Amino acid sequence: MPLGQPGLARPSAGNKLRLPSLCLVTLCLGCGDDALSGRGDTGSDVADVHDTADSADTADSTDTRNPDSADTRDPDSADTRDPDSADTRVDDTRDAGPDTTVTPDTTVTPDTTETSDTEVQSDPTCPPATCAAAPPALGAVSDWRHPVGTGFVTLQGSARHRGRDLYLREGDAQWALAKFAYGPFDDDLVDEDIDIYLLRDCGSTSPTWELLGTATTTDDGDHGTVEGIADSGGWVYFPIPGDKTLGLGRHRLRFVVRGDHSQTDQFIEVLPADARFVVSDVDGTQTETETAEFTAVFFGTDPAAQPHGAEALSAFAARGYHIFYLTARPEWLAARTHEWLDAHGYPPGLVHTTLTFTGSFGGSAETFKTDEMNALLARFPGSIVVGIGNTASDEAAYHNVGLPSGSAYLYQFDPASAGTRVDDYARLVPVARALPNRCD
Ligand SMILES: [Ca+2]
Repeated sequence: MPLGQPGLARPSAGNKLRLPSLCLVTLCLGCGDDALSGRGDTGSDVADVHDTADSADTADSTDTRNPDSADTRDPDSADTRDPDSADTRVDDTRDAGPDTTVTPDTTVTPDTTETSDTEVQSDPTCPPATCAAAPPALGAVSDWRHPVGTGFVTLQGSARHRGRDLYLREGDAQWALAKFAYGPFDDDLVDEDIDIYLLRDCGSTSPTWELLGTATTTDDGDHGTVEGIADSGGWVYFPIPGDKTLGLGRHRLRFVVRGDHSQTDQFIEVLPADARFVVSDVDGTQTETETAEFTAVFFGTDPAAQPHGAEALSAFAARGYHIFYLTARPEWLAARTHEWLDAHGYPPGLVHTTLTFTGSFGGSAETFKTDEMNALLARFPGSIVVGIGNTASDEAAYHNVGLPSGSAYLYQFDPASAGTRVDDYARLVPVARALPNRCD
């Protein structure tokens, strides 16, 4: 019987076969934003979070955000923002090729308080660690708890597990979070054991993995929502024990499925309250085209990176700005996104995809990114210094969270009113170097 045929699925809520969804993902993969839908709602009514985020930190471990909620706004509605606001387009007149000695272009100086803040504190977590390490030593695989039912799941295809990265402040609840699934239909691994290892401080204090504990994967709805993650089944929700609390810095967790030793990682960065971030979209913004990942997944190719993209983000990271890769890709591309960034020389950072099987585009991508950045700003008020994207939904999302026009860079894209066009990422290197050095 062909894999994925309904007769193979055991009667578990975690064994949903999602043929209609596969059709959808075929349509939307790599179209993380506006490729299919056109311009999204501009969100001009959204309050400036930079002005309001100084109120109490509202992020907690029971975040009830619903990333699946439908975007009910009209994507075709007219742009009501001020059409006369400055479009500070930066034309690229230089030859291609790395050039970090370019004269700073004053038209792309970030319009943020960072440049005038002489009281900026150094960030003890700077520079970010790469976390490169050999995997933990493992013994023999264990028997599955459910040999027959789990066998049907693993037969459906290769593992596509993924951890959920977290930026945390000291004192926040700390959770090991990852989802386990197999095959093209993303079939959940339910009620099986996962060993969780920790490379504390990315190995800078000790190069050995420590065993944090063992957890069992959920079925749909078993667990309450944590960090905005509703339980869609196959999840591990593991509170990090108090005697193993993570300190300031970057940490890597490795989840190992006992039954077959398939693995995935989660990165957690515990940061000071005044940490600062650069947010970047991935598809088309860092990959060669908006749809390159679509081609790569189905034809086994590797998307090229945009010229100087890694160089520009590395310049920000080197000065202590944490890189948040925010993409509306499907959830099951999270691990692959990390791998692509590493392979193409991007600085260490955290990756957030959507929490859905299909990903988001157009107006729903704008909503997803706006919600994600608002959650970050609730935990770290006023912390987003620069945003980088390549579509109207990116422009709108950065506008929605109050990022000044001069700090929202749109790659080879003319913003309607609330961003700055940049045609060569080498132009952003001197922008990064003009920011206060938080690594001092
Ligand atoms: Ca994009």
